[in-house]
Amino acid sequence: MDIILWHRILEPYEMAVDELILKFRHMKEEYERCGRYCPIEHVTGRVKSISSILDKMQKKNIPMERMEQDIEDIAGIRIICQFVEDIERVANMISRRTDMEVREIKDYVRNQKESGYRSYHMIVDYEVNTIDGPKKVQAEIQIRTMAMDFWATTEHSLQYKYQGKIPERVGARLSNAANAIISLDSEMSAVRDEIMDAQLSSKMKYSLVEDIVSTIENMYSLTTTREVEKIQDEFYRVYQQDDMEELIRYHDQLDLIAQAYKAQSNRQGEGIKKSED
Ligand code: 0O2
Repeated sequence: MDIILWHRILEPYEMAVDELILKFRHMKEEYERCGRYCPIEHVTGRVKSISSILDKMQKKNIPMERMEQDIEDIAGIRIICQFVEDIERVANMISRRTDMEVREIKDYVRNQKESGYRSYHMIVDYEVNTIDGPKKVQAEIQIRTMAMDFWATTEHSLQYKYQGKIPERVGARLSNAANAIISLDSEMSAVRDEIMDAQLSSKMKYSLVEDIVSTIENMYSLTTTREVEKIQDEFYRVYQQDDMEELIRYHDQLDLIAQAYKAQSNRQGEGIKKSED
């Protein structure tokens, strides 16, 4: 048999995983910058270990020359969502992208596996540019809720511990846990709007405070320290009221004050320039 240069073969998959993680993380940041709810909670990824690839080839009787075609999850991305409804939104976001092509979908959310496993899998073709030119690789994107992920991770460890032969009593517990996950996800969905409102409002508060603090800091170069201190004291007073509407009102008012100081400072600058001329 020819020598297999494993690390050379796996290099494009490493690139694909790195690039895809970065792209999905950027998507999340873009949503957050626009103050919109993002269906992606967090993203991780990995390249399958050589031993895990060998195990799968052995289990499925895959010859070495078919490895890259037949093992779909050499590059694996996992997208975790808060709510079951978010899974479909993420899947639609992926389907609309032009930099990856969906070749297969395995919906284990609607069609739970016998083990109790639930997750939405998308197998995509993704092109990376290596030093030897472009190469299309497959990547498996697993989309699931935090609760589904908790179950899958635990079950995976048990599968490993018992080498695929989980004892009946443990299996029964896992099956109960899988049912509990379904009701947990559905309970969370029932209060989804409330949770989303709370999260958006805490993000909004965070960005208002960031904005206010930078505006106050910029004022140091526009007016006297005494004035800035007064403005800052007023900010702390408003903040302590813990009233979002008041904070928004203060933020908008501060913007107007900052603009006025800026205009005044520009006029003074022009005056100095004229007197120098
Ligand atoms: P690892 O260690 O996570 O990489 P198939 O013949 O289609 O049934 P295939 O090709 O493995 O089998 O595809 P499938 O079933 O979609 O599984 C792909 C991956 O999904 C698995 O990769 C697991 O990560 C996950 N998965 C599938 N079924 C289960 C399950 O019952 N429990 C858990 N915890 N995860 C599951 P690997 O290579 O099996 O494992």
